[in-house]
Amino acid sequence: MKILLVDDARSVSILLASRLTSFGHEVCLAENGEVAFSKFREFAPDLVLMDIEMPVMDGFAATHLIRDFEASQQWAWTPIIFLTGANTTDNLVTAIEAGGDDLIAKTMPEAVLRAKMKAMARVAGLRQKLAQANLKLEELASRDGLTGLCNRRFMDLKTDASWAQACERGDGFAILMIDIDNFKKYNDHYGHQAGDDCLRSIARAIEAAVSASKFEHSFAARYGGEEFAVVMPGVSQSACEDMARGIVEAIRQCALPHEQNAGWGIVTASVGGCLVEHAQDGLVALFRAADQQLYQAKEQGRNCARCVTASGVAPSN
Ligand code: GH3
Ligand code: MG
Ligand code: MG
Ligand code: MG
Repeated sequence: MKILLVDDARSVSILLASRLTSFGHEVCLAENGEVAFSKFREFAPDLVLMDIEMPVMDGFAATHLIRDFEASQQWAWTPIIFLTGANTTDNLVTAIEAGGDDLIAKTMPEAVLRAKMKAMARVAGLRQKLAQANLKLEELASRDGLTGLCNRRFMDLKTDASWAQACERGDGFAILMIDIDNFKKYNDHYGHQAGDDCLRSIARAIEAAVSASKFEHSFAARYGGEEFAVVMPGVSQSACEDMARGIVEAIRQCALPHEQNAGWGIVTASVGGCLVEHAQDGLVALFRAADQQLYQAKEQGRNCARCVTASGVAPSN
């Protein structure tokens, strides 16, 4: 384990540290609560052994800081064991109330310390596995299984958050809706499996176009079926139009054969975009307007992009 050992008494630190090291643990020392908090963030320990009475900042105050810091992170809880001269019931209750997990006497026999550390190492190992599994689950829950893009659920969450921020700042905000042309015919002609492969390729092309843009907050998602969306916070009209055109072109460039896509012979897509120059309210209306533009692009003959802004419609082939 990585153990942060906090004690102002040098003799205690040296003795405990040498024992812990001899058990195979890595030890980082701090001489008061303030130093402990800064080292905690730097060292990211698996366990903290914390003296209670110390100058500058005592162990309880440092524990408060650590717990507040952990509250801002996901799945963060580092065991904190207080070190005491007097291992009384009252002290134990106070230590647990203060956010600690246990209280041990500084004078405990070496065998007891070794056994306690063994138990803590088990907990730390399990905690690490749990944290990794939770992060993995979260990642899986936010991705579309077929294409690997953000899924609809995650897109909605992320869009709401970005929209709220754009409204606060009065930033521009754009939505692009992308729909593959004559995709039902693709499935009918090439089969559903090939249709899935095609969706993967198109998703990669869209993702690459978004990643290549300089708009770091923009992201692509699978909206549903053969429809994708690109959410672009903080962009201008020209950025929205460039991205819409760029995506139509990127999909064309994939040059995936599609015999039934009359006039083109390859897989193409239509894109509808809408931009508001200053986000206020009406995210739903923004999606609806992008969808209307998509409909217009289909009407116009497909394989093209159409974008609209608050000031008017701009066809952009
Ligand atoms: P349009 O140009 O007007 O968009 O025509 P379209 O044929 O693409 O539109 P339509 O909405 O009629 O068909 C969409 C098709 O997308 C129908 C459905 O079978 C297919 N589709 C949706 N999701 C998937 C999927 O996950 N995998 C595959 N292979 N096909 C899908
Ligand atoms: Mg002390
Ligand atoms: Mg569709
Ligand atoms: Mg379609």
